[in-house]
Amino acid sequence: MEWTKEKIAEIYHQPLLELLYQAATIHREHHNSREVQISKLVSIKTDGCPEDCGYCPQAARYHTDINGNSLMSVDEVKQHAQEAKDMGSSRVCMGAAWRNVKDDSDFDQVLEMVKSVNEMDMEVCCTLGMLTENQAKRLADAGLYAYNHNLDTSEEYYKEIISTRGYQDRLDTIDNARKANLTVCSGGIIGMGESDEDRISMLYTYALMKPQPESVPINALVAVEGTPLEEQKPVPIWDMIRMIATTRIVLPESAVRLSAGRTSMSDEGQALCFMAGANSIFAGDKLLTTPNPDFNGDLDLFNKLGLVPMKAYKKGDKPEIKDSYKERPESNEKIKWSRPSHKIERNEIAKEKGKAIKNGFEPRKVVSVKKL
Ligand code: SAM
Ligand code: DTB
Ligand code: SF4
Repeated sequence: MEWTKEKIAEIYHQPLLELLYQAATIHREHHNSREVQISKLVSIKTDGCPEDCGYCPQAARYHTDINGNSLMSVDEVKQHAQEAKDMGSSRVCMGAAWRNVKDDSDFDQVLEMVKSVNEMDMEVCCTLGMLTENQAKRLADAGLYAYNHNLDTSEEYYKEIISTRGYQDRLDTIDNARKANLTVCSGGIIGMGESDEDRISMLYTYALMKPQPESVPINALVAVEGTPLEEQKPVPIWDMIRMIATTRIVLPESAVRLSAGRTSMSDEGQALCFMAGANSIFAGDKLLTTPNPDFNGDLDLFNKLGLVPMKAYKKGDKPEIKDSYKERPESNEKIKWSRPSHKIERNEIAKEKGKAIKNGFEPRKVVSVKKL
């Protein structure tokens, strides 16, 4: 299929039940519709990130009620992974509030975490920010299965959300993960004030990727107090169903993950998301820093709907651990990234408010923020 934005728009704008039916049919042609992959998020390094992503409670510049920590120990990660495995998770996704990976002792520790979780026969995913091809290869050699790096929204809307890096930086990291033969997990967030065209445009970018990402998380914005997007209204469940169904049709082979935002969705709403082709969730009562439905509640819903947890490495593709993950020669390759020359007014306001709160003053009003 030669995708165009017009074709995707036609799918997206169909009457909802027609769209749902089409997505459910395509889902059944490509997947076992009873299986849902259960993934567990572990925040291995929380808060203090230098980036300005407008949705993110872990950006240091905004004032949110999150307690940061230093890098988690390998043992603690193993404990989280074991608990998740016992509950039926087949994948662990380790997230760090980093702008990018650095070739330092923290990265060595992450490589050890990857190796340990791989040895537990769980699919290992990391989301650590930007990374070079050499770093991606070291992760692959340690047994990493997937790298998560989201485009989050359309190229056009991206500059309304993040000013500290550009869209191309995200695409480059995804490319580096691909060059290391990692599977790619990449998706987006809806409910950030983007238009239908932005959602369609993001899906178009994914549709053109060769290969398309193996997994695609669709997050509903969790509007966290203190972030620039704190006042966004919750995204209607109908938008989530429409977005998931369109993703399923445009990316038929991918695992589509019903990701953040499930605590504000009803069981019935989530059931329609599964019907629309979602076949993966994050389970456990915490995402990275925000709440997620309780695991037993999810199992209960699975039982009601006749869904079963998917096994790890369904395609028989467990990555081998290679000794070279420790010794691979360091490369001189530096992350190439852009510093876009614009500012986002609501991000600046949230930053100023954050500073004022930290200093014990009333928030200052930012009168105007001019484009540079
Ligand atoms: N620092 C790394 C990065 O940005 O790639 C990895 C961690 S970051 C928290 C991973 C993803 O979480 C983001 O790309 C975004 O899609 C999602 N995310 C963060 N905050 C969110 C929120 N409040 N609501 C929904 N999704 C969110
Ligand atoms: C993704 O797309 N969603 C997950 C995972 N990839 C890393 C993260 C959701 C984070 C929600 C906000 C939080 O808990 O901090
Ligand atoms: Fe949050 Fe990741 Fe953006 Fe940092 S780079 S602010 S952790 S989303």
